[in-house]
Amino acid sequence: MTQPLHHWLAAAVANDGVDLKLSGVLETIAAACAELAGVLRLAPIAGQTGLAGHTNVQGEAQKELDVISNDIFIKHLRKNADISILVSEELDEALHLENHGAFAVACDPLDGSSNLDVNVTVGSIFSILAVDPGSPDLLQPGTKQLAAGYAAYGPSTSLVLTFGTAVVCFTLDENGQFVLSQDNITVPAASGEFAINTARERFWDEATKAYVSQNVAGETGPAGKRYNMRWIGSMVADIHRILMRGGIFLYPLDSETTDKGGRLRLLYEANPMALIMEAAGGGATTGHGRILEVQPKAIHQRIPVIVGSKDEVERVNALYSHQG
Ligand code: P6P
Repeated sequence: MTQPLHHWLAAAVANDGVDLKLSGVLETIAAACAELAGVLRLAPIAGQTGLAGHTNVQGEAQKELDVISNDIFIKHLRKNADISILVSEELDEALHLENHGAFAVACDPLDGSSNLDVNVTVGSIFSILAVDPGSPDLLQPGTKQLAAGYAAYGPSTSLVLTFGTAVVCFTLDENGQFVLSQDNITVPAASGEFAINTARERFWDEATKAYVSQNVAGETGPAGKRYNMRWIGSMVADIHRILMRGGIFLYPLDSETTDKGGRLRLLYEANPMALIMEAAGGGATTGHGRILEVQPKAIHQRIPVIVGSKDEVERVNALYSHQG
């Protein structure tokens, strides 16, 4: 019998000093992800994979399921009195729930939703912060996260969690319960796979161009080995693959995204994935420093994201140092 999430969290509280209320916040998020998994599985039949007809604060056309996913998170989080604030990719402002709890959740309720109508893995990404409900500080660096994780809605539904040390994975079972499927996940230090949207090459900086061309040169160039490329267009799917078998995910600052500060969001995409990747022994850099040490300036701030196998991230950092 594989260990249910509830038992795993109870053991973490009893044996590892995890805060009981924090474990409750994770159970609340897991329940939202389990409900969302069921909705996504039937969405094409329910005709819900289309556009919602308006754009979000990011200027992106919202899918109907973006709105539904966000509503599912709000419904579940509102029921947990320990969660006082939700920062969501789908909400212009932070949502102050009718609670006065000591926790805030930052999330992308449905990441990669452009893949929904082609039935490719999408996900939910979340980050948990401690806040004073009276005067909440949401602009905390990633090192302050109490926990982070994501759900990957694929052939199976995975829930990956970390408190900043170990990384574990649960799988949704036939009863709609998450059960432990992988413990103490570590990302291989070396890899032969990289993930980047190569259609953006003309916008890249010199460090990114050098890194990718070295990989493409494979065994004939300075990398000295063959590389393969994967780009799913769903961060959760790419990150989960990298966590499982190694690799590197790059969405660097480029000439087209410089004005916005990058493509991906710091609070609810970069920071949670960086905490997971570093806890698994990997790296997470902007190209000019640790993602987790960036001081946020706004809740929807964007940031360059380069995360994955330690050796690969170190090679990219060396190229950025050389670039100056
Ligand atoms: P591009 C999805 O919209 C997302 O935020 C990430 O999940 C994904 O990795 C990235 O954008 C894809 O970006 O520019 O390749 O469409």
